[in-house]
Amino acid sequence: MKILPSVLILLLGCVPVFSSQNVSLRELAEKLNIYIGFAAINNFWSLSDAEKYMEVARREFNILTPENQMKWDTIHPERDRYNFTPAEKHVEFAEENDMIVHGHTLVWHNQLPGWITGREWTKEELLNVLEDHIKTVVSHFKGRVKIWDVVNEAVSDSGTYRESVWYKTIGPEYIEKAFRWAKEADPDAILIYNDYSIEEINAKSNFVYNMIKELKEKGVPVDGIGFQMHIDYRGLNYDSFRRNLERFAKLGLQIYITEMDVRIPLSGSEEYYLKKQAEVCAKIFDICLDNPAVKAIQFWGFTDKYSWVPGFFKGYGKALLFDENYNPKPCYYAIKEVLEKKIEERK
Ligand code: 9MR
Repeated sequence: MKILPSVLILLLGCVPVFSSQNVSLRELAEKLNIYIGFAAINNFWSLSDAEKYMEVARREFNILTPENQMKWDTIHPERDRYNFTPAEKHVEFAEENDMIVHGHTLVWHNQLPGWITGREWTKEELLNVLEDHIKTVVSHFKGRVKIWDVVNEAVSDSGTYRESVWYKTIGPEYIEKAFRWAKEADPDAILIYNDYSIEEINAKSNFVYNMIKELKEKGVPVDGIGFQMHIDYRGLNYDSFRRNLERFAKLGLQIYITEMDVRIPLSGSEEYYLKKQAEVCAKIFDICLDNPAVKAIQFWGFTDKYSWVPGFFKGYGKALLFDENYNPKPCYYAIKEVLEKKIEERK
C-alpha cells in the first residue's frame, strides 16, 4: 500500500514526457498547415547508420531538401551529360514517406562544374547553357519537386549584385530569365529566391526586397523568398526579423526558412549554450508561425553528426535539433512547445 502513491506520482510525472515524445514535429506542423524539414546529406541511403538516419527523418519531417546533390557539379557534370541518379534517390525517399521536395538550386555561383568555370563564355553562350540547364532539370522533376530555389545568393553582403560568372557574363537579367525558364518548365512549381543574412532589415535585405519588388512589377514569376537562417546562439534582432517578414509578405511572396541552424561554441558551458540555442529556436518559430505567409521551416540537416557547421565555423558546431546520437536536444523540445502552443491558440 505504501508504494502506491509513489508509483502514481512516478506515472503521472511520466505522462507529459511520453505524450511529447510520441508526437513528432511533422504531426504538429501538419496541424498548423506548415512544412517542417531538413537538408538531406549526400548519399544518406548508404551511411553506416542509414537506418537510424532515415527513421528519424521520416518520423519528424514532411519536406526534404537535397543538401548538395541537385547542385550543378553533381547533376550536370559535363556539358552534354546530366546525372540525375543521386537526386532521384532523394526524391524517391521523400515520395515513399509522404514528404514534399524543395529543389536546391538552379543558379548559384558555388559548386559549379569545371566545364563552366574553366573557360570564358560569351553572353549568348552562357544564356543558352543556363536555359538548357534550368529547363532540363525542372522538366525532369516536373510535378515531383514542388519548390525550387531558382536563384541562390545573387546578392553580396553589402547589398549589390554578386559578381558571379552569371552576373559578369550575362548581366542582372540572368535572374529574370531563370525564373521565366523555370516557370515554362513547370508552371505549378513554387519558385523562390534564396539567400543568407537577409533575415533582418539591413543593406542586403533592402537590396533583395527592391530587386524582387521590381521583378514582380515586371511580371517575373517569383513566388517566394527563402531566408536561410544560418545563425548562432545569440539569435537575431527579433523585431527587425518580424518587420522584415511582414514587408516581404506584403509583396505577395510566400516565405520559407530554408537552411536554419543555430551554432554554439564548442568550448565553455554546453548546458548554457544549448539553453540559449533552444530560446533562439523557440523565438524564431514563434515569430514565423504568427505570419501566415510562412509556409515552411527547414533545417540544414537534423543531427549534429552530419552538419556543415564545424567544418566551416572553427570552434562552433552542435547547431541542429538532434545530437550526434540522434537524441533530441533542448531546442527540439522548445520548438515542440511552440508548435503545441500555436495549435492551442488556433483552436
Ligand atoms: O551544406 C553544404 C555543404 O555540404 C557544401 O560543402 C557547401 C558548398 O558550398 O554548401 C553547403 O550548403 C550551402 C547551401 O547550398 C547554400 N547556402 C549556404 C549553405 C551552407 O554553406
